Amino acid sequence: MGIVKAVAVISGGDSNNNVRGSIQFLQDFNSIAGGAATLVKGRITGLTPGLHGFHIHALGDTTNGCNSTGPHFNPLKRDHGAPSDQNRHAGDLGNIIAGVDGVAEISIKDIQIPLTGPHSILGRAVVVHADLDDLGKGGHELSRTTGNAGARVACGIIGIQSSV
Ligand SMILES: *[C@@H]1O[C@H](CO)[C@@H](O)[C@H](O)[C@H]1NC(C)=O
Ligand SMILES: [Cu+2]
Ligand SMILES: [Zn+2]
Repeated sequence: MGIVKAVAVISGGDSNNNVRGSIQFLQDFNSIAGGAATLVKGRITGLTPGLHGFHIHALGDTTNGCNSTGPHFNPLKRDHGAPSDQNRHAGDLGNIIAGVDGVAEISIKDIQIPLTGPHSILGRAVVVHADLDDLGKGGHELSRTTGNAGARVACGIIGIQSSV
């Protein structure tokens, strides 16, 4: 299978923000037979400084902006958690951090977001939130479902990218 690549072009959910970016997803099947992690790399600009929840949501639908992308991608029907938890939504990638310049540089390696097979994230969406994700531990009523990360400030649909 070689290397499988995908890309999501990120833009603001409502037209009233300036969040932009691009995220690449790469799974290299040459490196580890069968169990290759997905590398998530990119840059998002126009954010407020600080932590922002960062997830794969279930649907690649932006008919009504990022609100149409559905809940966190959760094929195994688990509770919301931290990326380091085994028991988490597959889409739980934790937080990204924007500097004072509003720029977040992203580099994440994760084993629960494959680009092939029944739990593939292709055709779904990556979403950036206004607030930080409490990773399921905030004690808020939304902690166990969304990490209480607030509004969806930007998103992009994960599509197939040329592998050459
Ligand atoms: C998305 O939902 C939020 C809160 O539920 C709302 O404030 C916002 O206006 C919605 N955005 C769109 C584009 O419908
Ligand atoms: Cu989310
Ligand atoms: Zn979640």
